[in-house]
Amino acid sequence: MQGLVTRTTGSWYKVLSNGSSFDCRLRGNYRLRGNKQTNPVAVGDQVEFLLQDDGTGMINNVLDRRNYIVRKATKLSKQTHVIASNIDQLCIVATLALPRTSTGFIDRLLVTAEAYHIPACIIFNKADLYDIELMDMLSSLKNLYEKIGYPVLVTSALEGTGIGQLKKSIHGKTVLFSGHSGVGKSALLNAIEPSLNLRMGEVSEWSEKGKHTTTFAEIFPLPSSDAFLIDTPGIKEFGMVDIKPEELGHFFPEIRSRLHGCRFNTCTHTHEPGCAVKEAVDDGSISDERYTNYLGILSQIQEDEA
Ligand SMILES: Nc1nc2c(ncn2[C@@H]2O[C@H](COP(=O)(O)OP(=O)(O)OP(=O)(O)O)[C@@H](O)[C@H]2O)c(=O)[nH]1
Ligand SMILES: [Mg+2]
Ligand SMILES: [Zn+2]
Repeated sequence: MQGLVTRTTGSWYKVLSNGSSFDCRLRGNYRLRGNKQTNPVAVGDQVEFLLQDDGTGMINNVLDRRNYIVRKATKLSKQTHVIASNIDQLCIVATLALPRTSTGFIDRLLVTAEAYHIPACIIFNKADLYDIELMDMLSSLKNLYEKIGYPVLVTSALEGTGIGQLKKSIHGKTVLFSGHSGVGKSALLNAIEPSLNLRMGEVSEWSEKGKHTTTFAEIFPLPSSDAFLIDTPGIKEFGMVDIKPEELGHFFPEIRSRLHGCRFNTCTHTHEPGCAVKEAVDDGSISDERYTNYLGILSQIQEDEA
């Protein structure tokens, strides 16, 4: 039988096949190609399994992934944990209320999405809490990201604002919702489909850090939208694996479109003469904030390489 892994907990996997859900385990001697990943099976995987006499399944094959997103197992580790696979769209859930999302964080997630060829959009949630100052900040961020080509949605999961638009944007897709703990990922899924009834952090509990209410990734089929929604635990950061310093510019669309203008094809857009990217930063056509975030990620990659 073949099915979709919708949830993984310890050594058990929930697999959806022909409309039924099966509890499966992985064949004992199953080996992953390479050993850089801590989990051999992830949410979103298509697997083949044998049904056992007791009604559980034994997974004996994981089909090739179209794409996947990882986080680092630990900060320094070279090992990675696959968050989910076979994703059509990444929704980066952010907020300008608490816990405030930085553009540094958004840009890291965008780079990861670019590196894995996954279309991304940004959702600014908790809009009901924005005062005039935050509304100003919102409109400049919206302009910034839309100009680069990323769709931006503004939502309030609490009041239902923007949910209709969000529903349209997920239609027919497998969509991963990611972002810090406490920004309202589960709340947005509940707003899209109230019957999901996902656990959310208590209002009194969330503050600067979030409470990590969702503890494992899970896919929810949404037949009415012909979609699959993936709720994930809050993250601090995705794993930035296998990006070389001179490649990083390819994952910033506004840098990518200017690369042909740089004198050196290994230009890192930092100190090199004849750099079209630095020119664009100087004349304001590339935003200072994005360029600063580019430099931050670049130096992190360079440190990791050293
Ligand atoms: N005012 C307001 N509160 C919201 C909104 N969306 C979510 N919240 C609240 O924010 C808190 C966190 O929401 P969750 O949905 O649990 O956040 P999460 O991103 O799933 O967090 P983790 O599961 O920990 O990663 C809850 O108390 C929600 O009620 C919103 O649009 N407006
Ligand atoms: Mg959650
Ligand atoms: Zn350059």
